[in-house]
Amino acid sequence: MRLSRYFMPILKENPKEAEIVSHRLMLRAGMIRQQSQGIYSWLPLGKRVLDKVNRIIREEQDRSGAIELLMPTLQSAELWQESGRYDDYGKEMLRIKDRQERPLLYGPTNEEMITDIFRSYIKSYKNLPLNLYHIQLKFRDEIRPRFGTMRSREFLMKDAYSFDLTQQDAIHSYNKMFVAYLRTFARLGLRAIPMRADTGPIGGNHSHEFIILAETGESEVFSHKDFVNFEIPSEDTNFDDVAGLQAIFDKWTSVYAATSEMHDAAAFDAIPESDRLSARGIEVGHIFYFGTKYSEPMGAKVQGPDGKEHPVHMGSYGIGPTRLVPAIIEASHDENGIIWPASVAPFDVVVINMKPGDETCDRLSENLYAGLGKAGKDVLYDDTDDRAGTKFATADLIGVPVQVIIGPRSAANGEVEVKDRKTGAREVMTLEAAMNRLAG
Ligand code: P5A
Repeated sequence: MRLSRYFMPILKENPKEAEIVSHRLMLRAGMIRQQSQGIYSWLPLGKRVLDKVNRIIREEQDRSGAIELLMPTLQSAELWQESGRYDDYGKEMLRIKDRQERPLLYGPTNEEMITDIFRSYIKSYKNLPLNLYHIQLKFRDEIRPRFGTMRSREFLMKDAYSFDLTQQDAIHSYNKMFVAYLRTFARLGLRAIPMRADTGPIGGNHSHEFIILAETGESEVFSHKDFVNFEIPSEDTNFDDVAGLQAIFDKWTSVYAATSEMHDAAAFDAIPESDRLSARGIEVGHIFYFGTKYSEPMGAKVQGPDGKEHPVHMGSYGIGPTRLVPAIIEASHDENGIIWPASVAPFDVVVINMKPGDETCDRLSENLYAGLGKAGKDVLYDDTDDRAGTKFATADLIGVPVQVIIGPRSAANGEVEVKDRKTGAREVMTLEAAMNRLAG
């Protein structure tokens, strides 16, 4: 992408409305724009990051055996009357009427709709287990939308829903998602701690929130320090291994970790003081097992091996991609801007041409831009006439992991400078050496 032809509206000043660093940096880097309170557009740079986050979420959902579909944002009120949640959900639910005065709502979550899909097609235990997910916008009319896309009214959610014949099978489905979540957050460069959690309006009695520690987090959390040393399940994890997954779950839930709603002060105080962690955190995921809460009233039943009909045992599993983007920034930035983990960086490399119009600088820059592009890299080519200082500041602000600086003096020797955004380390090398290193 040539910067001169891209749309990346960088702000020079710090926006006054932004209280936390991720919100400030997302606005300054031209990643998002607020359209109404708690409702955002994702501008091209932000959209690139969001897409990469979603890709990792998808890969890990698919690996665990979940299957993607797409449900609509608008739902009929009737479905929610069947489960009994239409009246319970309160003011957070945005209620709409169509031209025939039929009540609709902008979905805050999809338990009812997926249960409706399930009951329409699945009649036998032989089609289980089943886990269906989608990545779709949700709307919750939050009292206090704030911190940009961290807590917005319209937001993206990956929500998965599992269906099983028995509670025992449903716990295995729960464990699959638990492991998929550990892997997903690790690939996003985050260390998320699963914590026992309150189930709120979703319901059920078995639930974990995945929390990343950050001073600006909205949740108060209490945990044992040991989490930092736990091993992330590998890519070859066998998701059909019931005992194996249970062992991973048991390990990760063996030490104390709870949000303030579920906090047990006595259990926490029993931990040696030096091992106690009392901090703030951001909830990036939340998983639930709620048995037959929806299947029973909505008649989602399957025939079991005994020939009788049984309401299915269900769970639901949420991740917030539009919250994850600022959460990653909270965890990884410095005074100059964002530092993206390579896995979600909007571009892999930024090529900074210090003197567009200079024949040698142009030739080296174009060669590198084309060569890395051919090697499948996402490259941003700063071919603008901006001053050097502006170019460096922009590159640091948008946090691309590697910068290649091409100035007239070194270019005359066929050399370029490669800078690591995270460490600040710089190295001068030939264009070929840079190409070999970065194309790999
Ligand atoms: C689980 C999937 C649910 O809604 N039903 C379907 C269950 N869970 S949840 O905890 O309420 O939300 C899941 C995740 O969505 C993100 N999230 C938000 N992100 C941005 N702004 C919001 N206002 C918001 N509300 C929820 C969180 O990551 C949460 O863990």
